[in-house]
Amino acid sequence: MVQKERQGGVLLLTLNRPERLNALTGEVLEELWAALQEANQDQEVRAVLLTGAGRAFSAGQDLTEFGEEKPDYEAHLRRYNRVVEALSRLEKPLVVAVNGPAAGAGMSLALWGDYRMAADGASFSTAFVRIGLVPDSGMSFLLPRLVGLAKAQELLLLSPRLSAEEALALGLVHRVVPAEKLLEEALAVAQELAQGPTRAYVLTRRLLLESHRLSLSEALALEAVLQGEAGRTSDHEEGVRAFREKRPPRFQGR
Ligand code: T3D
Repeated sequence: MVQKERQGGVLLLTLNRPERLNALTGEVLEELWAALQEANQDQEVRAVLLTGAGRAFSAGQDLTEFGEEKPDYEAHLRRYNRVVEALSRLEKPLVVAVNGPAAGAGMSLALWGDYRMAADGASFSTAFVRIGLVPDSGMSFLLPRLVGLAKAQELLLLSPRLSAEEALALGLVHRVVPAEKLLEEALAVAQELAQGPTRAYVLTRRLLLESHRLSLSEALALEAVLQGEAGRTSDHEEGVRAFREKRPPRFQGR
């Protein structure tokens, strides 16, 4: 369901239910959560790359999982929230490679990437209102921050299917590449991040996620605290040493 593969310092995670467009079930979410914990615990993993198998990234919640009985949305949401908390606090940088349609919670997962790349044939649809639901998995948090309130309203209320190019123009993804190059290019970015100062990346994500709810003085205070933390890493020492010695740094992720 979630395939794990190590490529050097990168943990490649593939949502692997191609016959169902990688739609999300309780089992998939459980496996994804466990894989993220594994990434946190393994010091050799310095970046995570998330993609989908087959022609889709993820169609969101598997709608066939809602049986005849009234769905237990609260339980579903708890399962999603656990994964989203894990993504937002992941201790490694996350690259997402959107290889095809990303809909509903599938699109939400994609937006949690610190760096998001899409294949030229990929598409994005919020999808929630089309089945009478509200945005979840952090979509209501991330979307207005990424595209602004007016565009978020349009994407959430009308749920158009955006092409990869439209997603790029809106800032939903950072880069669009030909489908056959997607994994190679996304892996190259993940490998680059895997050579970098891991702690500084993660603390940068935290500053950006927190920035919108903080006043200027609170943001400055948090920057000072996290700069203190980054400043105590051996990667910072190495960065400065390498600069002085006029050579590329050899960061260890510590
Ligand atoms: O539990 C809770 O807490 C609630 C949580 C909700 C989170 C959510 O994610 S809600 C949103 C759920 N997702 C959707 O509503 C998306 C529905 N799917 C689509 O909009 C489209 O299928 C796609 C844009 C993803 C792809 O379109 P396309 O044209 O490439 O493929 P298709 O022809 O629509 O679908 C192909 C097959 O996949 C089809 O099955 P069939 O007819 O070949 O047997 C289709 O039914 C199936 N499929 C697509 N999406 C889902 C799905 N099966 C189960 N669950 C899906 N989400």
